[in-house]
Amino acid sequence: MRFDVITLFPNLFAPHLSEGVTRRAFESGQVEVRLWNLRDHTDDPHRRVDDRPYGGGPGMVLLVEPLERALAAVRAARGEAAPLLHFSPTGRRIDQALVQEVASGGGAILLCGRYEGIDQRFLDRHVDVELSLGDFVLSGGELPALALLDAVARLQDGVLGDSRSHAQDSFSQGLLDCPHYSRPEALPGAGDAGTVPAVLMSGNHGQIARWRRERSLALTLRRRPELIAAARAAGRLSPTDESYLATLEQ
Ligand code: 9D3
Repeated sequence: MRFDVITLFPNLFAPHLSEGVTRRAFESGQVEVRLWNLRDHTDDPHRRVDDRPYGGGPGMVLLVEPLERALAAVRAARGEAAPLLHFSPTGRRIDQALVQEVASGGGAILLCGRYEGIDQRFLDRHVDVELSLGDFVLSGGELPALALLDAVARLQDGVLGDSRSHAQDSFSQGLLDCPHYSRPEALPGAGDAGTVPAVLMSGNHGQIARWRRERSLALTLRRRPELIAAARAAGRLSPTDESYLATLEQ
């Protein structure tokens, strides 16, 4: 799978691609990432890639000419067709379904915006999908692009040690994750709040699974009730789940 990233700040990427569980996926080329500096693709003697917006106002706009040159260079190097994804605050919010869709394909071209935006004519002519990380303002699309690359890389074979980890991903299940505990069983002097729930020490795997499911359901209902509604609509809640939720909803 191959990703070509068009950015004004290619140096932001390397540190993130060489650390953590995803490192092997990137370093082996299982998820190949090629970085393209937009500033290398302008004819302008001053290497300008932006200019002031027609109509006035604050900020600068990325110019069509360098963007089209960079995109042509990427497409020529790739050979095969690939969707162009643009990271923008006005995009559709990235979720796990989008991540899985991207991870099941041959890769994409990622365009990271900066400044106030990109000339609309380039977007209209070339962009397939606009994606946002959420409703907060960043200084550019590089961190959202890295977020997508990270989410795609961790789905690759061999990245997560235990293949069950995927199936248990909270958003694959559509519910928030349950709490986790490890040693020690009790934090000295911290009373009940410092003690691991007894059911996890019981060795009763049926009870443990039920407790975890109930913690997920309760947390999701309290914090993200729309996810409970979606899980219900998708038929992902069992009669046992519904009985438990009914004890919470009064
Ligand atoms: C005054 C209007 N601004 C929109 C809120 C303009 C603007 C601000 C910041 C335009 C671009 C940016 C830079 N942000 C991104 O390129 C970006 C982004 C984000 O800011 N938040 C969440 N997801 C993304 S994806 C790309």
